[in-house]
Amino acid sequence: APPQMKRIPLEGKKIQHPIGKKLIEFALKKKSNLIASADVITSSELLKLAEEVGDHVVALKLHTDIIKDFSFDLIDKLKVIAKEKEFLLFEDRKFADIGNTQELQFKEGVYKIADWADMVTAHPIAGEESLQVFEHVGVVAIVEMSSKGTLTDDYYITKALNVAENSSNVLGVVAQRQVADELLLFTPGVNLSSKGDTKGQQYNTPERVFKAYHTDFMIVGRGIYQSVNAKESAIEYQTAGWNAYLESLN
Ligand code: 5FU
Repeated sequence: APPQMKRIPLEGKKIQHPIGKKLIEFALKKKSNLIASADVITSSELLKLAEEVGDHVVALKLHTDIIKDFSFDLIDKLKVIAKEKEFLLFEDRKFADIGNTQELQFKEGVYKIADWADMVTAHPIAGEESLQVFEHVGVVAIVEMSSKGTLTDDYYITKALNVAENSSNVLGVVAQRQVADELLLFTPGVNLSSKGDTKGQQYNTPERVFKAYHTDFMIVGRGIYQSVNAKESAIEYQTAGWNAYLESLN
């Protein structure tokens, strides 16, 4: 593992990408480093969740291909909520193909991600040029995964990071450790009450990801959308995350 680097505060990050700047602006304004992962399967659940958590997050992470009744009406409604409540739409598509195919998956098909997403995730596995097809969005490169037995070992992380750092549309990485000063760090696998699930997911607390991993943004799925009151849970994660972030600056 790379040596522990000093944490750089959000306002000190040298992020060039406009979407990265927007995320930092929202985070400082809302006092939130929380991204909610909205892994629900109907439009009505998704819109309800967006309304409930919108004030407390900097982005709403989506897997649009799990939504049974996906439509652009859903996207239009989400955009209105996102604008009003000031958060970004983050499609966790995890592209992992050659550039030409990824470009088709990004721009065409049912979801037309390029038409509405502010940010997308992509695996750097196909190399630097494959990532160039994502225009006008912020790319978050997956360099390390949260699940048990993931193949993203130190060697992979170093190579993946090298691709990410050389791609001008990459604003950040998904990882479970601080890997690069010039990129934003996003960390999923965060839950206050569970250590993991039966399908390989592993959880850390907000305290751990901000203080030990020096992450910039934590991603919380089931901890929020499966709770009895999503808004209250979002506030709980927002507060725990922001306090841990502030404490990690000292
Ligand atoms: F890249 C990754 C990863 O390494 N782990 C993840 O869990 C992405 N994720 C996503 O974060 C995953 O696809 C879910 O959408 C979300 C975590 O959801 P949870 O319910 O908090 O486990």
